[in-house]
Amino acid sequence: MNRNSQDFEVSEAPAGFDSEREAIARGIMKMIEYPSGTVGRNRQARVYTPPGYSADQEYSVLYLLHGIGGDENEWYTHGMPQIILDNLYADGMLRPMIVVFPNGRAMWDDRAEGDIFDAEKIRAFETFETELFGDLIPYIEANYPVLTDRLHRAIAGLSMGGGQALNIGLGNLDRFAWIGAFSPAPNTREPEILVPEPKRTAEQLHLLWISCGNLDSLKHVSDRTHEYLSQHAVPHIWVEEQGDHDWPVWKSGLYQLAKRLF
Ligand code: FER
Repeated sequence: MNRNSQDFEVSEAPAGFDSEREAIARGIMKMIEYPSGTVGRNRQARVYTPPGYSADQEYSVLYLLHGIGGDENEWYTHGMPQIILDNLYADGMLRPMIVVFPNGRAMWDDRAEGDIFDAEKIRAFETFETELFGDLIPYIEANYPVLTDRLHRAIAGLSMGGGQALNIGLGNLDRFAWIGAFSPAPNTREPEILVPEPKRTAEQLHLLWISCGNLDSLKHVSDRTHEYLSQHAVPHIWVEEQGDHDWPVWKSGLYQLAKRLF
């Protein structure tokens, strides 16, 4: 990667980027069920296949993660990802990709109910790493026509899922060349642990995106990560958005990240 946050500007998502348009080709959002050996039961994920999807083509994959109060439905219910992506396709601004929306709380009862900050539930967001590599990625790769090398696999997420994307992505650069975090939460590892070998990380990354609202009470997590990356010359895009810990920032993040992927 040859960009960093100092040498270019990220323009704002254009008006209507998240509004449904008439008469454009649409992707399809499905619910899938996959066997989780890690958890010991079937679990659900949503999968978006792009307009014109065909088993004769080969697709990149973005794994897009939710926040602490969400599940596999959160992006779909609040973020209109299929509309944002369909619009980008219609404008010729997106490479062909499948987007997987997992449930990042890898435990038997994976609903966002009761005390969502319960220690067992927080741990399940860490267990998800084992499940992702052991169960979900193998399922996607066995059932969809996807490219399976690191250059065609991305991970991103919002808040708790942003922390997961940074921890899992930066911890497994042999599996992911593209990483995005929107308003990453305090589950994000300390920078020295997240990126212990900055030079190696810089060599392997194709894109590292971090964005956060200027009013977000968790912004210190993004700030400390961005500062460390800058000090250690790890190229990344850092965007301080106008906004809070909320959907306008995350939808804008998806728009900006998706069009830069692959
Ligand atoms: C915390 C504050 C917020 C935390 C997680 C969050 C694990 C997650 C917020 C979200 O996903 O919206 O202290 O610790």
